[in-house]
Amino acid sequence: MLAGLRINVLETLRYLHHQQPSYTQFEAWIWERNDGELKEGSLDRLRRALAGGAVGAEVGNLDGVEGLSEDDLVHWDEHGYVILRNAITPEAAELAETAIYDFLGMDRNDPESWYRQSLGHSIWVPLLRHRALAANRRAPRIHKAHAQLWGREDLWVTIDQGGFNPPERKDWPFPGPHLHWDATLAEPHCLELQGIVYLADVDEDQGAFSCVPGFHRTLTQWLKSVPEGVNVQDHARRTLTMKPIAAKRGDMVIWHHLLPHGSSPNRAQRPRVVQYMSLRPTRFSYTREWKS
Ligand SMILES: O=C(O)CCC(=O)C(=O)O
Repeated sequence: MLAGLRINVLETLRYLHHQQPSYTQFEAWIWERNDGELKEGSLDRLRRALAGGAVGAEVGNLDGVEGLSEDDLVHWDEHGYVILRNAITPEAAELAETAIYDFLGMDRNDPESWYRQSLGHSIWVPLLRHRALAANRRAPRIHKAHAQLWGREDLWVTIDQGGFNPPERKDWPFPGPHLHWDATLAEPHCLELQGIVYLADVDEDQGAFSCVPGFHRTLTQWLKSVPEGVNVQDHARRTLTMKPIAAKRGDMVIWHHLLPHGSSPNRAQRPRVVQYMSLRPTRFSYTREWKS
């Protein structure tokens, strides 16, 4: 529902906890976040979906849209991740990249400007609502690929942030995220997808998104091998090796949430600039028990 209302989960939780608004105030806050851009058609789609009705893709008919190829789908099944080439156009990627530099007050050609710590020592960029980021969330190829992986089109795209991972320096060591899961490791293991769009080319050593390919197929077996009393995520960080995934400007890496993943240190010359987004259906199976 939050995705359908185009609000970010964290900003919503913060607002609710800090302001404890009335229902009317909450409604007004949602309108304000959307700056008049939440149209009646979108709200109607959301209401119908929540009432259990059938709804199509947010971006219209996907029949003529090229999505993942047969080979991509085979790769997905085997490795649990796939690179959606040209998920957005290079021009759209560059506009979003520029929006992130502007938001951070940085100059893409001035390395000295890349290390302002106004947002702390982190690769996350809390820019949620720039026009260029919003346009990328409506990219037909992204909706098509996710419809193929989920096997349905009633998808909702999360309002997620950007990312900026500059080359490491003595005073700016890579802050993480290191290898982790965002998912519960309790069974049953369900499908969920996570994604990152590269807004400029990313080489393997340029702070690339990294994961342990194929781990979604061996997780159950691997969990049995974790010694009693040992923290699973710590054990995974000590014993597993991630593969960095290089890709081009405008490509999107989509991964199964059961793959251990993280970012990586940038040992190249240029920052890695990205936009995160996930697409999920109205209702899907998930495991209530949280185990990490
Ligand atoms: O930015 C990256 O490469 C990794 C992102 C990540 O770890 C996450 O979204 O959970």
